[in-house]
Amino acid sequence: MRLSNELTRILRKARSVCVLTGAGISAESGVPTFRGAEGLWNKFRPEELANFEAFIHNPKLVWEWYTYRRKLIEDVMPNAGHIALARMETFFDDFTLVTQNVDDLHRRASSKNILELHGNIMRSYCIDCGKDEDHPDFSRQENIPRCKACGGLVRPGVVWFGEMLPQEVFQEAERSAQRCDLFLSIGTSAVVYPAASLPVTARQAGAYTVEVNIERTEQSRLFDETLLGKAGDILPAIADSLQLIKGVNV
Ligand code: BV8
Ligand code: ZN
Repeated sequence: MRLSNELTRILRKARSVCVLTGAGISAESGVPTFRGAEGLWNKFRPEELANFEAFIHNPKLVWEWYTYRRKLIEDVMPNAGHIALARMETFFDDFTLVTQNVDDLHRRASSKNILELHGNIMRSYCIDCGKDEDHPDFSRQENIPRCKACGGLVRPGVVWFGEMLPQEVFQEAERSAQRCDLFLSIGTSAVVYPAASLPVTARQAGAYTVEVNIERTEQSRLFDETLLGKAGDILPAIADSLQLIKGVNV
């Protein structure tokens, strides 16, 4: 795949890069996306499962869903897209990977500077005392995890709809979008806020903005370039070009 002259020029001179990823980058690992044909939202209703009221109303159902997703994620591996981003990070002093994914696959692909906007499915904490309970044991009778310290309900360590994002994490993501020379948006339908505001922030700050997706999205008109194709094909090609441009062997 040949990159445009403009993107090649930007890759050569860029000092600061900000990348936003969504479920699409994990699709090739076998993690279902949310809105795709096999998407989670076709089988499950977000308002029934991914919000606090639903959890309080039926914690057992919500935990069954997160346990099903945890198991699925434990059995998959990062793909060529995740790995290419970890390679690209080594070419820049200032490289920030902002993800909406809770699947921990960027860390497993050895990316370093990761901002998890929506939390991490492998974490859990007590809703009363806030104590982390990453390996909650599900008591036989209730089949929902209780806090070992105070007996409170333990919930998955993700951000649900209607809940604020971790402020420090989102502000760091905004700062990165404001200062970057190049902004990449990968495998996201860009409909969930405030994550979907980051490409707008980057564009308004003068960054060169590139979208990678198998199809055009609601935000495509916002980007300088939309590279249509699988992240697992396009990102390794960008990493290879970077290697040539920067002329270093990694
Ligand atoms: C909040 C964790 C403050 C849980 C998630 C402004 C306007 C409108 C609505 C709002 C607004 N501000 C706030 C809202 C409400 C809401 C929102 O945005 N609703 C949407 C639906 C309209 N936002 C919130 O509630 C946020 N909190 O705003 O708090 C507040 C508080 C009180 C009251 C008001 C405000 C919290 C949002 C976080 C929710 N948690 N996840 C869990 O995972 O269980 S969101 C979850 O869904 C993901 O994290 C992700 O963000 C989103 C899914 O989007 P994508 O990742 O993009 O996935 P999708 O399937 O949609 O798309 C995949 C794409 O990949 C597709 O384009 C496809 O073509 C492409 N693709 C597929 N395969 C490939 C590929 N691309 C490349 N290669 C491939 N191989
Ligand atoms: Zn507790």
